[in-house]
Amino acid sequence: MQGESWLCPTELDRSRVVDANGRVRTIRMVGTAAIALALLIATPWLGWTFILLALSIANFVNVGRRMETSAHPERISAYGVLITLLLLATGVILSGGPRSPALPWLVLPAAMVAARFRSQVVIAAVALTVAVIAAATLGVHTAATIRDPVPVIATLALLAAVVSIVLALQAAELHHRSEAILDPLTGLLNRHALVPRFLELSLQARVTNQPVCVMLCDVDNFKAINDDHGHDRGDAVLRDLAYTLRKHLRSFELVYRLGGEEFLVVLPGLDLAGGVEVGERLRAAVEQAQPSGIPITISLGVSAAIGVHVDYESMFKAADTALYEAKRAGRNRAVAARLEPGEDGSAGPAGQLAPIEAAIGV
Ligand code: GH3
Ligand code: MG
Ligand code: MG
Repeated sequence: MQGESWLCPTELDRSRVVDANGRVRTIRMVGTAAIALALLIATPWLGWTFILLALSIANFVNVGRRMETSAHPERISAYGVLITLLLLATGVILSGGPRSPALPWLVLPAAMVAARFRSQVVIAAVALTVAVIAAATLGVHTAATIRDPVPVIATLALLAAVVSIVLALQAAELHHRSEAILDPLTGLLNRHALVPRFLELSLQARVTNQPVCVMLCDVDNFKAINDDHGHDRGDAVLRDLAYTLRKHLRSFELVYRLGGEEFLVVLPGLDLAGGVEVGERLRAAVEQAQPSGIPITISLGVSAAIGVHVDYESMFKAADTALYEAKRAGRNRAVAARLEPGEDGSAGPAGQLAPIEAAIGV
């Protein structure tokens, strides 16, 4: 949306940075408080360090405020980390270089990067940290560093260890999150992913007065397929069916597996007539594809709404009723929901936005 950047090539990368920034806010305050306490205790020996601390706190406050309004929050975050690194390096240089008690703190900015950014950015941050450590010790206090390089070596080892641990935790967190929104059998999004997406779409529809179409798909007589071919083959049919549905939709038209052999397709920008057309196309595609070599058919119930009328609960109910009608009429067909005012793209009375979390049942 805001354009590409090396720091965050995708919108997902960018939302990860913003999300991580929000979640580490408290932890960062605890970390800053710990460092402030250490400096307070060390004041009789290092009185001037409070200037650096004050600058650091000002930096954090500035970053937090600007990230909320910037079109490129990842850049603000990266600048903030860079400023922290430079302030720490200044403190290290002024307090003894390789003998500075603050030397290990130079590891912290790279750990902050590892908690937010993709691996290429983390590699760059580690390389920069190594260069800054070398400059603050070997560069400025050359003789002292050569005489006793052990603190520098220990700090470099700490850098590798801390960044590795943060990266491992980050990978585990991402894996856990993708499992929470992806259906393991088909790889499609599950109903948990539907909640934020539909909320976003309904808010967008309010602003733009665009229609949104939802389509409920259910495999016909699927129980018989399990009974005749076995449950594993039934699973293979569902996997292939998911692939067929995905293949015949555009990238922004999303398919969710609601459970069992029931899928929901969300079509932003389409009214009821457009939705029925897509439904018919999917129906024909599945019939022709014979997922996992078994001839199957699907029935679809299609509903649509526009602007303020886009809300999950009423649209799902309408699509479900239409699906029931498709089944009753003989299956293997797409049926449009009966229209209420405002549900097909025409203007109707202003509606309320329903609490979709409750409606979806999460
Ligand atoms: P209808 O045309 O009315 O939809 O008939 P149906 O047989 O498809 O409907 P019904 O709801 O009676 O059966 C759905 C079946 O789907 C029952 C259940 O065993 C099967 N099923 C649900 N989840 C899975 C799954 O993950 N894998 C497999 N293989 N089968 C599943
Ligand atoms: Mg079924
Ligand atoms: Mg069913």
